[in-house]
Amino acid sequence: MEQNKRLQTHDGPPSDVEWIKTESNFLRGTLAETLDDQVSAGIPDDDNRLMKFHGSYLQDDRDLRIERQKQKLEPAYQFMVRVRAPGGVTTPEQWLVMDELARRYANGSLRLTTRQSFQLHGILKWNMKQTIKEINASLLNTLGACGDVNRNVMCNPNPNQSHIHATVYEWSKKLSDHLSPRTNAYHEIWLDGEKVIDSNKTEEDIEPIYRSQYLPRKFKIGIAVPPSNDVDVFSQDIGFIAIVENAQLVGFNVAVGGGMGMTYGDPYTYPQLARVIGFCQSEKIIEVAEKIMTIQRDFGNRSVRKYARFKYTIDDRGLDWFMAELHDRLGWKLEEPRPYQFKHNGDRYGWIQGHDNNWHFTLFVQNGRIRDHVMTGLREIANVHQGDFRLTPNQNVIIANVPHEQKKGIDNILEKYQLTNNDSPLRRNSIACVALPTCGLAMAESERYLPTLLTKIEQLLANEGLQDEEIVIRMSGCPNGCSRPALAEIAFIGKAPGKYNMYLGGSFTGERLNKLYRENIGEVEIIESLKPIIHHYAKERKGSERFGDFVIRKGYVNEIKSGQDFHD
Ligand code: SRM
Ligand code: SF4
Repeated sequence: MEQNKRLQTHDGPPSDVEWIKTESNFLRGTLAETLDDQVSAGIPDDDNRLMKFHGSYLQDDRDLRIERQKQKLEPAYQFMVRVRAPGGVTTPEQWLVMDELARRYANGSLRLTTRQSFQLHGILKWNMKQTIKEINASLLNTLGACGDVNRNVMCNPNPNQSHIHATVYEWSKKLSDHLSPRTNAYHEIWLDGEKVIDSNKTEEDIEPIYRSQYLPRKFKIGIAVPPSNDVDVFSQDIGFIAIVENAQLVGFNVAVGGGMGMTYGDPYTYPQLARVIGFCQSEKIIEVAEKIMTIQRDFGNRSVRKYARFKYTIDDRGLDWFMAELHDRLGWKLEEPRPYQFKHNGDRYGWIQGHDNNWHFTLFVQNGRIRDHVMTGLREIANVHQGDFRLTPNQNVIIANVPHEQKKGIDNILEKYQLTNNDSPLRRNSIACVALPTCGLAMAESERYLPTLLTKIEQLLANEGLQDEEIVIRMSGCPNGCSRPALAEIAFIGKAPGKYNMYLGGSFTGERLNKLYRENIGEVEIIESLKPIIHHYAKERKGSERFGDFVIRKGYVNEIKSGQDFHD
């Protein structure tokens, strides 16, 4: 791969978004005024760019687009609101607030995301302030949930190693707090905070880490606790791998430069695996994360946004350059990485008992969409639950820390609403991104279609006696890869309505990228393509060989070690 072409674009003029950020007076822009404007349900594009930093996107209902165009109406504008909840931990009280807001102001459903957070869809402009106020009153917030900043910090919810989880979770919260924007704009705009006149302050006083331009692009951090790689640590800009020795957390391996997105037809974009570069003691994690992030702040591409992710900053200048820069900024060197082993990146379902004897129930939520009886059942649980909820990186929820004497009561509610994880192992290892009708970038259905496709693939597996097989399967409505499809054993990425690229060969542990197998195919071809592979898998697999390993051994696709070879 010729890297210089991408590198050359670094010297171009700053992109429009760079100007919008710099001139926004630390994320204020004209947001306060446009939110008060009653003429349109939308907001201008410049403000929408800033809105993202506040945790929200302007969207329109794409199911209604053509009809509204015909009627010469403006699009059915509405907002998506994303919460920031490090490690996905929320209290029952917070759950009830999100549930109430979803029904009062959003489309009646709650969406659990692939980064362990909540999204609300369908909020009208006039209800935005009240929604964000109530989220803040519950001690959750939305600042930095989207935008060119560090996003929700992911962390393995791992309830069976309770003491390790508690410590790792504390680090994820500290990382999240330390790397949050410090501007007062959020308070001013949403919480009616007093306007602060910052004229005597330098940009370093106001935003010591981000300065006035913030980052060139979004930035993501996740912490895995082996043997679980549920956070897909190699998809993160910075992945931390907890190293546990003698049942104690001793520190973290550090991995850098992962990412899932690509643009069709542009070989200079590709999904990439983060590379493990060393080990640091636990108390160094904040310093390491900050210094890495500032390298991206200072060297990331501010000219062409599609080349601006950290993975390309590293690939363009080389890992050796990056290590030298990091060690220089730290003033000390990372240690050699320590051994670790991942066994899976999916969730483990049902009840398990933690070391502290509390019980934890992982509930499968198809594609993270909570509505109807699932919503009612979880509300009933939140009303009596004394522990917490943990949103998982696979869009599921753990009803965590249930004392023994309350387990029966929770069980009864789970039974009453049939929240019993009776789905097939294939379905329980599936993720689909939101896509239509709310996502403006969707090229094909995802959340609304994967369940139907799974029923057909389940049938193929059952025909071969493989109905109990766990296979990681993911769908995204476009190549941005919000369901982290490049790490799945089977993946579908939307190309056009009803058409997908099919990828095979990711690993069950999330440590290998998959490879394109069929391009631009619809459901009939998907089933026809998978049928013989599944048949051969049933007949020719070696022992408990995983599907992703099998397709590589048999040469259906070749193995690639790096995103740079993704298109070859
Ligand atoms: Fe994403 C953009 C939904 C996780 C890569 N993502 C979007 C937007 C906001 C569309 C837009 O820009 O207009 C989607 C909103 C859809 C909607 O209607 O709700 C959207 N992304 C999601 C969520 C809700 C998917 C889900 O089904 O759970 C996830 C929210 C996570 C959260 O709570 O913060 C979500 N997005 C991801 C992930 C997975 C992850 O972070 O672990 C990725 C791949 C990892 C990565 O970043 O490389 C991801 N989303 C993208 C990209 C491609 C970025 C790139 O490298 O080019 C975009 C497009 C962009 O940024 O321009 C995008
Ligand atoms: Fe939208 Fe594409 Fe992300 Fe799916 S992968 S939510 S279609 S941006």
